[in-house]
Amino acid sequence: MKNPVRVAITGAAGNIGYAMAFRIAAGDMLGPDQPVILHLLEITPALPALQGVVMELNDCAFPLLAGVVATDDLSVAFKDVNFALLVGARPRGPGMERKDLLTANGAIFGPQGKAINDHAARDVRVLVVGNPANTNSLIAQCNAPDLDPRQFTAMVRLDHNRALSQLAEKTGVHYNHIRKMTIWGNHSSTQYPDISQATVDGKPAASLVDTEWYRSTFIPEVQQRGAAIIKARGASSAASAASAAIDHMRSWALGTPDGDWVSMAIPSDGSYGIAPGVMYGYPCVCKGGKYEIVQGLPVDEFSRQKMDATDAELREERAAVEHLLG
Ligand code: NAX
Repeated sequence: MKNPVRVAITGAAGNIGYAMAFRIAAGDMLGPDQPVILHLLEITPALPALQGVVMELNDCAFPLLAGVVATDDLSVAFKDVNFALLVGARPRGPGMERKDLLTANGAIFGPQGKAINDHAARDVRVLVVGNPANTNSLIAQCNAPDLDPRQFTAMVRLDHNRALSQLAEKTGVHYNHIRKMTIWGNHSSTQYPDISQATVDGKPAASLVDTEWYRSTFIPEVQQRGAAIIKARGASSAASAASAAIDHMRSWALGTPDGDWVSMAIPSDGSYGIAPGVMYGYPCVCKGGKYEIVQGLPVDEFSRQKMDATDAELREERAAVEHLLG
């Protein structure tokens, strides 16, 4: 058996945190031979609820769970952690503008980035789930000057999985047989779910569906899937969001299969004409614990316009929190 690794989850008593902690403890994220010590962070008023989560984790008697730390102290939560899943965030309150939400969350993710910088293991991998995820991740990254910016990422994997699911349903093929789906840009309604490179059972996806369906149904349905879940369930996506976060970390740590890629929001580096300065969703392959952007994909006029629109939104978000970027 390997030595345990430390995995931090923030907002661990919330919907997503609750769905996530048990699956990570069961080995779904890092494999059946990797023990984990969970570091669960909550705000002080939620500590009693968090204690309930700890009791349930213990009651599962998971073979891979080597310990649990439950705290409201950032320096304890991120001490020596190898993985950090930043889920806890401020929800949009009544009358709150997008800009207010960005600033309120900046006040959470700035200090968390600094605490990760000061206390986490030097190989820490960070995934931000709490919305607005891309810009929250940027804020955390900018407050962690001693770490490589590429150690910070944000989640577009739920959008990626939603796109796989929609295309599988349309083509009548199980999503196991779909490859090379891409989500470009922001985890928001401007994201660009792109099937131009995707294959279904080895055939180009674009040859199996008509352009009208792709542009007028598929893209908006993937973009608006979160709202559809809220309408149906009366609560926002939780188990699927937790599952996507686990997928993101597993791909990053253990690799992507040959001939396929995943979507990850990572620091833009000029690839595909997206200037540095934002956390942008790209197609990525992972190997040996590292990710690389898939380069050289063709970009047509339609894609260019969509990729630039979501980039423009990320630059606006960045401008609203510039004062928090350290
Ligand atoms: P909940 O409100 O159920 O849980 C959030 C938890 O975070 C609460 O227990 C709260 O006490 C805690 N929290 C708040 N501030 C904190 C802080 N400063 N430090 C530590 N904990 C803190 O929300 P949940 O449904 O779990 O959603 C969490 C976040 O994920 C939200 O921002 C949500 O918008 C975002 N989502 C992101 C998705 C993505 O694909 N990137 C999809 C799902 C989800 O909507």
